[in-house]
Amino acid sequence: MRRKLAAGNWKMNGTSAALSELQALVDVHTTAGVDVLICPPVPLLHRAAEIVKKSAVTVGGQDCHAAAAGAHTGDSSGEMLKDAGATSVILGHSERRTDHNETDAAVRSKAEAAIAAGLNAIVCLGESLQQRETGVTLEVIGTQLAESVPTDATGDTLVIAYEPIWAIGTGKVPTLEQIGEVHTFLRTQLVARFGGETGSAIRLLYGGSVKPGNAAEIFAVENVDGALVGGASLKAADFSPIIAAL
Ligand code: G2H
Repeated sequence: MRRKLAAGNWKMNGTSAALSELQALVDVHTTAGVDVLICPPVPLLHRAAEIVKKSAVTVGGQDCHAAAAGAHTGDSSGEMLKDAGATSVILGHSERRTDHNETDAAVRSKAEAAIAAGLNAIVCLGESLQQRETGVTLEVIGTQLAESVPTDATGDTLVIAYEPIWAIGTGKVPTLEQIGEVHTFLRTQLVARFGGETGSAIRLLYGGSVKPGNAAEIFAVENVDGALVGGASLKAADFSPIIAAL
């Protein structure tokens, strides 16, 4: 039985004042029945970790470098995120793939480093609108999965987030059939690659314009084990009903 996960990606949003929203989330989310993760910007991570200490919420990073340390100005390693209190790190988000030219191979190296540092790697993949419209979605997803995901991943160290690029921050959401088709495909690919036990244990999140109003129907789709939520994770009042829908 896979534990449900609601992961919030604050992206490049939030200064110290935003931590009051994290405190509000900690105050309302007191059950440990599902996993709740907030990934704030790096400058807030240490303080965020202090806020969630001894609560049912955990915090994570939005990226890490593939190296453990060294001359990489502006970057943070998995070990540093872990030291700051992170349990997880989002990797290969389409905004990173676009803004920083991250390839599947780079994402895979980062995921290997994150897992080695003791973090749970949340590897993102998803097709563009053009790829969706030309009918190559599963081919694109299959390649990203094969090339972005480390070989030695397990259900305890890896989460996959399916985020169609055209649904991110746009308010557009795929149909439940489209989400189900991709998640079933991902499950089949994971079982083929990792075997039944591990392939069935790796959690699959949907991401892209998840809101309180559509979360429940998305979570009811087979092989959807939760969500990676951007805009609607910034306010506890929006994120709480999404968690409740898990
Ligand atoms: C997709 C998602 C969070 P949003 O990027 O990863 O963002 O929920 O704002 O579409």
